[in-house]
Amino acid sequence: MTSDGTLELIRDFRAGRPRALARAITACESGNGARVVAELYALAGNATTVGITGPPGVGKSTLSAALVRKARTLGRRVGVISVDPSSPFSHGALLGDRIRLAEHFTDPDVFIRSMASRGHLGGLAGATADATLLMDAFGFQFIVVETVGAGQSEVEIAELAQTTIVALQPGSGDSVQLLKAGIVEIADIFVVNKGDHPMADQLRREIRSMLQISEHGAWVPELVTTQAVHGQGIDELWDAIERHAAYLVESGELEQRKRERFAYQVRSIAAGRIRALVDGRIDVGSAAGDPYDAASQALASLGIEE
Ligand SMILES: Nc1nc2c(ncn2[C@@H]2O[C@H](COP(=O)(O)OP(=O)(O)OP(=O)(O)O)[C@@H](O)[C@H]2O)c(=O)[nH]1
Ligand SMILES: [Mg+2]
Repeated sequence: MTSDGTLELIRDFRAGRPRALARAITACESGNGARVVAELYALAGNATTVGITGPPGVGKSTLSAALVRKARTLGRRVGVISVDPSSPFSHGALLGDRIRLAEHFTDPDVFIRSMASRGHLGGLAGATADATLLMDAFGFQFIVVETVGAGQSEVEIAELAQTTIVALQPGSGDSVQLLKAGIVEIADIFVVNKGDHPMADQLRREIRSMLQISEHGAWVPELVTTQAVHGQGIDELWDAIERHAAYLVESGELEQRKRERFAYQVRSIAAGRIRALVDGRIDVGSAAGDPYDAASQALASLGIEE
């Protein structure tokens, strides 16, 4: 982006033009967001951010849509980031999400953004963190980030939020898988969605017994049952989110999480830059040497002494 283009973008962003927000996020995704973020960073820091993760099909998008509706009835301006786990070329899940969020499309106080999981210069977590920051700076007060709890990076993304919701559905055997994958440990709130299912009680029992044996800090993860598709349990979920938000402030954990998130972002930005620099210095022609030696040479040529 030209310097003039950036200035205009920042001006439009400050004037509250949604297109400028969309363009700012795109700039970050393609690795050109440094100046935009530098200019707008100070405006952020007021939003409540909630991550929703869980296995495919448990109802994360339906829960997000229900939370958006709830937030709107309270007059909050809402941002939604949905991380599409599929390739950029398959938009099946996105189409479903579009239908679910359709009622909010004409609402200027709801901003919806989907992100493909590939193709971000600074990594998916970096792009999601930037998008959250920009929505926050733009004045959105409640931001939901939906990711499929499948890989490590998705777990990291959920953790970038202040409050992490892990959604599960009865009768799927998912809880055991999630326990293995370490996803359960990141939950501030568990949601048992599709709560009218005959095995909902069993899942609740499993979660409670997992909680008894798992380690957690002063905050004991809450358990909420919902039927997102019918809007049931959403008020209870909202209350749990508010209780967790209050806990974060009172315990001082909010400040700690902010610092950790900042360190995380610095690390991923710096690592991304070093990777790009190193990529330009790899000498495949000298493949005779061992890879450690070649790595040291690449770093040395950048002036980095180990
Ligand atoms: N019976 C029932 N179905 C539900 C409920 N909540 C969501 N569903 C349905 O479950 C299906 C999946 O819902 P989504 O919200 O797309 O689930 P998701 O977790 O976002 O799915 P992915 O993003 O593809 O991983 C849809 O057909 C929903 O209508 C519920 O409370 N009860
Ligand atoms: Mg979804």
